[in-house]
Amino acid sequence: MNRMSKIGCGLALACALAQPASAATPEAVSDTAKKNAVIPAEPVLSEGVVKKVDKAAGKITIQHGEIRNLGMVPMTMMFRVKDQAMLEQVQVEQKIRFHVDIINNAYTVVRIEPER
Ligand SMILES: [Cu+2]
Repeated sequence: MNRMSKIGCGLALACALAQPASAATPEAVSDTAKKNAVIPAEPVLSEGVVKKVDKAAGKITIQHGEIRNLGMVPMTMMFRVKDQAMLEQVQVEQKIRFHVDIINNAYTVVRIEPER
C-alpha cells in the first residue's frame, strides 16, 4: 500500500516535469520558469492528515486530498519539509492544511497550518 503510493507519486512527478519540456521550446520553458518563480498571492492549500513525522530526516508522511497546484490525486505519501521547525507544530493523526512545491526535484512542504 505504502509502496504503491510512492510509485504513484514518482510517476506523477515525472509527468509534471516532463510536460512543460516536451510542449515548449527552450525559450518558452525559461519564460515558464520565471513565471513559476513568482510567489502566488494565495498559495493553494491542500488538506491532509499527518501519518508520520521524521524530525531527524526532515520528512513528513501525509494522507492528503487532491493537491490542485500539482495536479495530484489523493494518496498517502512522504514529503520533505522546507524547514525542519515546521515538524514541531504537528502531531501524528493531526489534520492540517499545507502547501507543497517542487524544490530540487522533490515534493517539499513549504507551509503547514494545523487545523484546530
Ligand atoms: Cu501524493
